Amino acid sequence: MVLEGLGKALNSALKKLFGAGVIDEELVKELVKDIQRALLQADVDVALVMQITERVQKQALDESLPRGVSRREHIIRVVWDSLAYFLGEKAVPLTINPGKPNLVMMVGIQGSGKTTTIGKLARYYQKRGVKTGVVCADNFRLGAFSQLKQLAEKSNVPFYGDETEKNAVKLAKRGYEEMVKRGVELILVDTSGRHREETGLIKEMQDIAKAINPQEIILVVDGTLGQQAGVQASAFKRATDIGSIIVTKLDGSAKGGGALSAVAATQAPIKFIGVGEGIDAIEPFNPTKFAGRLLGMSDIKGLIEKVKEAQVEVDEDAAMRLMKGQFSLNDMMAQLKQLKKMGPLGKVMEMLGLKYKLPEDVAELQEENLKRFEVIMNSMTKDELDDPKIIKSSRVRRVAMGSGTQAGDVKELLKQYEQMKKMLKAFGKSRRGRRGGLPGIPGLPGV
Ligand SMILES: Nc1nc2c(ncn2[C@@H]2O[C@H](COP(=O)(O)OP(=O)(O)OP(=O)(O)O)[C@@H](O)[C@H]2O)c(=O)[nH]1
Ligand SMILES: [Mg+2]
Repeated sequence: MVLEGLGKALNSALKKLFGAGVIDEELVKELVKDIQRALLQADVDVALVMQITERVQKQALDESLPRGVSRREHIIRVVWDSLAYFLGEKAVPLTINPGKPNLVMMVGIQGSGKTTTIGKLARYYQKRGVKTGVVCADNFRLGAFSQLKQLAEKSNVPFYGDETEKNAVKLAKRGYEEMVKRGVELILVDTSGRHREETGLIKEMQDIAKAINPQEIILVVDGTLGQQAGVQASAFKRATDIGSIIVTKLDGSAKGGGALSAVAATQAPIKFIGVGEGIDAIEPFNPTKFAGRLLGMSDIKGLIEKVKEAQVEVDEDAAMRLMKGQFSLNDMMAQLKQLKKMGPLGKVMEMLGLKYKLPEDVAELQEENLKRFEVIMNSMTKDELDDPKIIKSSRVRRVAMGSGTQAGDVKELLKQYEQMKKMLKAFGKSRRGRRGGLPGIPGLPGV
């Protein structure tokens, strides 16, 4: 897992929030301190840490809560948003005009991971149907030619290189022409990393860029540098306005949080991250998703949004009836319909981290089932709907006949009803004394 240390620390900070009885200023202060500690340990710049945590502190208690969102969820969202904000917020994919040659040049200081990253990108895009080719314009490092050639062969993409040519600009130009001839859409040019610091690197980058006119220049930065990565990124950002960044070696680096946040602070978009030595170890960088993953909660935000989208209303009447043991078939139908808006029931429970093992057939309840149930219910009397216990075998037969279904279908509906009732009762017992609905699902009475 990328940035495992930071993720664990942030996650355990949030766990305290889940475990707490009341959420007050004291608790938020503690949370903020935990987050500060976690970020500082990941080498995030102190000023940045302060900004992030001030944002959390301010919004956690001050903001009025959006409808249907609990304080806990709100705070998680604030922490999440704040982290995402400092990672650049929006995902910026590489733009590729299909059917045209798109020239992308890779730069970076010695050993940052340029060649490896080109190999990964070539495979990544080739797999996604973009005709990709690689060009070796590194005439400096021994073995650069064969390193890239081998990577190209692994993914079966066109390669251009010439070990006898010493001029990097010529190599890049010829490579470009060769790739255009072969109908390549994404041309990735590898350059040499003869530099140990930014100044020389930027000068060479500008020389080659002037000659080959790339559509985009990608700076490859070593994530193990921590916040130092920001120094390279900002020099790069000043030198070119067609630049984006790939941060490598985030696997196992304790300083990766520092690298990502420092680079994001320069406003140069991070497009990918390198997460291992293997050819598939690359991920498109999406700050929001990444922040969610760090917090170990990639699903909660989605869930909150879904709840809001579905506009699930608290059905207090149903909750009351249920508490009194008067859960009717109509109540069940209403619940199933509400849950359906949020996706499969099992998935919703899973997203909430609920340990309840749902009966298989409840969990897998599909649209078809719902429709059939509705048809069956249309053939029932009001008394039967209110109190399905009275539906014995002669009524089962009548209902089945009336609805054009089999007795088995009616029995299945009744079985489902019993299961749901039991489940909700069990759920109610385990949460007795708590007010409101299921955590995060205001619409499902928690009883
Ligand atoms: N763990 C890990 N190692 C990586 C990653 N990316 C690159 N490396 C390793 O970093 C080392 C240098 O990678 P290269 O791709 O050769 O770096 P380069 O920038 O092309 O190097 P020069 O051409 O010499 O400047 C290699 O050992 C790679 O396997 C990554 O995301 N994770
Ligand atoms: Mg290289």
